Amino acid sequence: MIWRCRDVTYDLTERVLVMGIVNVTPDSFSDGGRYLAPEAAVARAHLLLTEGADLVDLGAESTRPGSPAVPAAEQWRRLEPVLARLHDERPDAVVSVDTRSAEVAGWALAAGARVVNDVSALGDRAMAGIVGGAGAGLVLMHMRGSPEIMQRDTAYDDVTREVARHLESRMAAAEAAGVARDRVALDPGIGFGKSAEGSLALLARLPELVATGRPVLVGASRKSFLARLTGEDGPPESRLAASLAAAAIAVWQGARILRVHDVADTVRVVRVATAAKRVVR
Ligand code: HH2
Repeated sequence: MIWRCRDVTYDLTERVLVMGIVNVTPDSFSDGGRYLAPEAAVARAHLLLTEGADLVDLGAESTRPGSPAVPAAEQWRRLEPVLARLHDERPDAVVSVDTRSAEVAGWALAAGARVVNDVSALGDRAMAGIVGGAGAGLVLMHMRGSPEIMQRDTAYDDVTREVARHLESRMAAAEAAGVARDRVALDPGIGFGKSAEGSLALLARLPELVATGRPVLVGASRKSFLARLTGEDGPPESRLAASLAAAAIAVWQGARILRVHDVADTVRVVRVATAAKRVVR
């Protein structure tokens, strides 16, 4: 299973990538406001790389339930100094940009990003052309509607089947618009327009998405469905143990990319879970 992201090619047949999160936002659900200053965001990215992150995912727009869209110019104002410094200091580091805006994606790719993480799965019609033209990696995530309205309706007949169908059709749209299939990774969108039961079902039935043949990315880190399961009501940072359990399950079920806040601990989980998987290969 190959994932191509511009000049970087990952063989994910037996390997799982850890994508470390840096939110350059004032309002993200877990780390909002902490890394809004460019120096703080760059320092965070360096730390996550040192801890073993394979990629760093930079986002300038919170997508927590109810959050409004952030204009492209404002996203870029936040991202540009961070990307520029990272590219200068660590040109080898693989940077992903978490944006729904084709304009922002284009600017980020010109500044050295290698992956576009699009939680709207090509909601912006210009996105596929820009990503395809750069030969960049593309993460297509499932979400119903937009973050502003996605939690209004979280009922599905069969959440896993609906998510798999949606992602297959978005992947076909990406291919038709010029993104080669080997650039695409798929993400069920844990917590995006899903109930806690829906998010859990997606994790438990991940092999149905893995069967698409594309690398599956799971973003369960610190999400609220974990607190519903443990019965804890602390801040998102207190969900570490639950997040690591979700990471282990995701790897065992065939996920190839984990998007996480806590990189060092997740790297340990990935080592154990991938070693166990090799035994039953
Ligand atoms: N989750 C969040 C943001 N981006 N991208 C992908 N591909 N998958 C996810 O599950 C995902 C994502 C939400 O988490 P976070 O970035 O920590 O918060 P916020 O959106 O509030 O910035």
